[in-house]
Amino acid sequence: MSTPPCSPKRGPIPFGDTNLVPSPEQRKEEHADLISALPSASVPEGLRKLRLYQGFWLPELFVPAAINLQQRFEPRCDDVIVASFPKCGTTWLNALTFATMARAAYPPAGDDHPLLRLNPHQCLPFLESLFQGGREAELEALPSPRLMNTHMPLPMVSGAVPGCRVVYICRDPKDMVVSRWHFFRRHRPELPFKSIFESTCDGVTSYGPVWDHVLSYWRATIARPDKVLFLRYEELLCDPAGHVRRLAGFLGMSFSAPEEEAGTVDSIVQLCSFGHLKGLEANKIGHLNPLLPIPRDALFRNGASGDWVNHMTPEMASRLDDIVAEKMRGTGFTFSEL
Ligand code: PAP
Repeated sequence: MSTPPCSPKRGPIPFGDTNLVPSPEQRKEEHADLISALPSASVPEGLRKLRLYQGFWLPELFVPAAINLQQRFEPRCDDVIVASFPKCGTTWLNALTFATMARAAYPPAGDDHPLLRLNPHQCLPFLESLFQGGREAELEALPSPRLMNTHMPLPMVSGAVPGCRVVYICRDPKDMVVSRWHFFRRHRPELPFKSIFESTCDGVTSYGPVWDHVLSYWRATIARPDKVLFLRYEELLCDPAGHVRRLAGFLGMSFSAPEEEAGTVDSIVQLCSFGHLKGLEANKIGHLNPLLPIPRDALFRNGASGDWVNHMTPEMASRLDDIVAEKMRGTGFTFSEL
């Protein structure tokens, strides 16, 4: 597979503005035999059946996407992929990366910035959706540099590294569980917290086990720190401006002295801040997508760390911490680098 030469950086265009008509879902039946032979599990939130593919519990409808991504994704050298386990800061990192990369075309303090009218998820194509339904041509049609989003673990996008850059965000799994529970309660109000907690401890959650997901990107950042930037939600909360600078440096787009003087970093932080995004009409109305009948405002609940203390007993917290510590043993990774 040949990689096209790098183009001059202009910044990504908001995917939601591309107005591409989705092509028919030509490949719906793709890989059906392979998929039906995979182990399956149901999840407490009840929305999606999972299939165990190469060690990860993927939503069944995204297994074809995983296979197609592995076989057909053609990285460009200036591609950037935002990757995360669900509920670990995806929306925020999507917004920060988009605002940073697109700042020449869309100054972050401008009153026509795309993030003022589009949900952050609408600014980036979601790789699973495109590779699931024969919509890869939409990705091909995007001008460089492309900025994309995925929840897939690294093995499903390994063809992208080292071809392009990946920015990954992780979060304390205890807060991830709490966030996940609140999110799916918007669809099933009676959903017991304990069932979400237990499925996380068992490793049987969408895209899980969470520890293997995190480790897949952790190992990649150790091997290629120039290609995989590994961030923690909690660190971002402590020093958003410092991490926006770090992000820009990693992307080869460090802020110039005039940009620093003009307060561009602070403008990006402010534009993408929880309080600001939560208050925007684009993030208050509508639903996430037809496959996920959950209101968009569910993406902006609390925006803090440590909420697990309000939901877990100390015993539950220690149990999950111990499971994760055991899985991470010998890897050099801990969730609390702060
Ligand atoms: P996703 O996987 O469905 O895209 P994701 O964005 O990863 O969700 O996670 C949502 C969490 O990020 C929510 O956490 P909470 O439930 O603990 O509150 C949400 O509040 C938080 N979040 C969203 N946007 C921001 C932001 N701009 N700053 C900080 N946290 C944010």
